[in-house]
Amino acid sequence: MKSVLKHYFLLWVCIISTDVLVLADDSIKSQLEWWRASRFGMFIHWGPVSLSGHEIGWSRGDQVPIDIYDNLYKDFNPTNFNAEQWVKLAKNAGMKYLVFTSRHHDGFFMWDTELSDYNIMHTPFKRDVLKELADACKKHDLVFCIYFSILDWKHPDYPLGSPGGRTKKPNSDMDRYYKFLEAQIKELFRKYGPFGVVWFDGEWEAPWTDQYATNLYRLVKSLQPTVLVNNRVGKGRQGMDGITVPGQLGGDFDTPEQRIGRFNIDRPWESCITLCNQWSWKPNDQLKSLKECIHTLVKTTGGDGNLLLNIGPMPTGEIEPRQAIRLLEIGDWLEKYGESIYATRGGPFKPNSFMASTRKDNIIYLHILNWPTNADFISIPKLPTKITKISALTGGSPQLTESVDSLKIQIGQQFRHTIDTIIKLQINRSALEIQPIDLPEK
Ligand code: FHN
Repeated sequence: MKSVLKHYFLLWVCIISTDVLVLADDSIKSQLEWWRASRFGMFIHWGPVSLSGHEIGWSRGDQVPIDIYDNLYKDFNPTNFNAEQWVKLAKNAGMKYLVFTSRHHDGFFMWDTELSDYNIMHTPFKRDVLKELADACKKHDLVFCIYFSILDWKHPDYPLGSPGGRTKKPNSDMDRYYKFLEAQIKELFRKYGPFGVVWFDGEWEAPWTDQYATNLYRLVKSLQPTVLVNNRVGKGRQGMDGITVPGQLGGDFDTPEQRIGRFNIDRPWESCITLCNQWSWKPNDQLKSLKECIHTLVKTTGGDGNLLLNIGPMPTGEIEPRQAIRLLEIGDWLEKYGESIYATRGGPFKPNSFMASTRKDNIIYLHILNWPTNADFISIPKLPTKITKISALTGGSPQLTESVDSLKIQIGQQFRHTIDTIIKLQINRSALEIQPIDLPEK
């Protein structure tokens, strides 16, 4: 009799635990919904280093001597900073969330912290940038998120220094540093939360361990269960491809950097890419063209990822006018064609060199980014479903010819756009049910 009861008890435990796992999985899926539907966010790297025009964190002890770098804050007075202007620009660019460097690898606190004097309130500016940005985001309905560097090349308790973690500190204490890190996270949530995302970075150096990572992830989720956390909280990120090694703590999404992530509809991901070359302000930096920005956005979305596009504001507190203009041009494009980006999923056709596709409900959007030269039509594999209507978001009347195994789409030359020709296919079922389809290169 006992063994029967024991088996029923074990069966009950399995059912309960499965439900809990499913529940946990479902809550993550619902938290991700706003983020995935957003598809496009603003990344901002800013701090006293903008006075030097060199890269935040990495130039400390390299292009900028440490004692100079660490005293830049004494001259940091961005009196033209206006959080509402930044937030309105992000909104007008079509961005739905904003990720701001609360503290980068250089250890400077861009918020009014009680934990260190090396902070924004001890500059001539004396204003809490993080609070002003959080308030502006709330006022204008932009989701506020923070970037937070796990490493700190300045703090004496963190074992490695700069440049680039290549130096060791004499009397470091990583356990004491971790407690200091936890205190910062608790203060951030208490004073400026809730956040959409905590965007961790700086996890790759040896002092950071799986145990610290697990503890930090648990702390963040205990402070705000609905917050999203990227995979850089853990040690499992594979370099700049940003993919999490199976079995490693991966947070809620992967983080390809300075590249468009690979097509993946099973694991959420977000490409972080700079609008210029440098993450923080650099005079006369190379600015990406509108075509490159739109292609990057379309190909990340076509791969089922988000795009976090970075700007580095000037030491005056302003965003460089030519960068602002580029962002507004992206916003104009999204104003016209955003239905093919927002709340879509990638596919079913995987991106290739000349096109990408997005989908929602019973609609598939074909983004033809580089119309094949001297070709009046494009040819793609046949869909496993009936096409009930074809149209073009970007104008003209496309013609569809279906053969046994392919679709041929023609449209007048005057409607083949240099940036993106968007063909809209209405089908007789949910577009999300269609299995991903590889596209031949030509
Ligand atoms: O070292 C940082 C770098 O400065 C920048 O913050 C990027 C943004 O993702 N992350 C690190 C480089 O991978």
